[in-house]
Amino acid sequence: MHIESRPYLFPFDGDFRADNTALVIIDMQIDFCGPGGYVDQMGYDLSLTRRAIEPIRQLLAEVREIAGLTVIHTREGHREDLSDLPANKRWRSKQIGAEIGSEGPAGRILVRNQPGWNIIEELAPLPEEVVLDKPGKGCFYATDLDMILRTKGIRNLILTGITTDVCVHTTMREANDRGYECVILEDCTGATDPNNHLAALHMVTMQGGVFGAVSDSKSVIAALQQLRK
Ligand code: C5J
Repeated sequence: MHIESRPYLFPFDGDFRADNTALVIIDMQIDFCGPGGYVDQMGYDLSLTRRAIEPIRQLLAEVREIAGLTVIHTREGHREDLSDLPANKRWRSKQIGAEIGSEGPAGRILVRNQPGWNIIEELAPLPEEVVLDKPGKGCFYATDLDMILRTKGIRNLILTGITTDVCVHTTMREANDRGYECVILEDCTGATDPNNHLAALHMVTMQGGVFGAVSDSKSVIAALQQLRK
């Protein structure tokens, strides 16, 4: 069974099942798409990251109907004492007027347990869904994601969230190198620059699908409906 995607039908070998697949929803936090959060404080247009909310909400509703399909939500954020914040990451955020750890309208920017760090209401995790905290851009670095996926026997990753060119792309590259089969959904992602969004998707399609495949929520929902039959 396959999902319509480019440059090849996902997954490469047709082994798409509920129990070997995870929907990964990356960093749908107030800090990245809500008023007063990190992206807002940097002065970027929030509609560019918020575009992913409604397509992810619809996809998540379908996925929750499929028994055995794993949902993983992630949050980027640092410890309250900033002991896991590299000096260069802090310095760069200060240059653009949104210093990580400083007070903003949504609490301390990109700090765990602050209002801005929360996942937005529309996509709030259910108690049985995995929530993964990470200090970096990639979801594998300094987390137990690989262990969780291998323990559950998951090989296929459906990647959604924000931002396309930063945390989603970094995660796709990390996952691909670890042998996971990845598809990124164009309507369920968004970047602070629309050209970066398009370029990030285009990069995936090079070399026969150098990091995996590109699809959209409609195609995944169609495949999920087949799974339910
Ligand atoms: C960024 C992310 N863009 N979640 N984080 O800094 O993509």
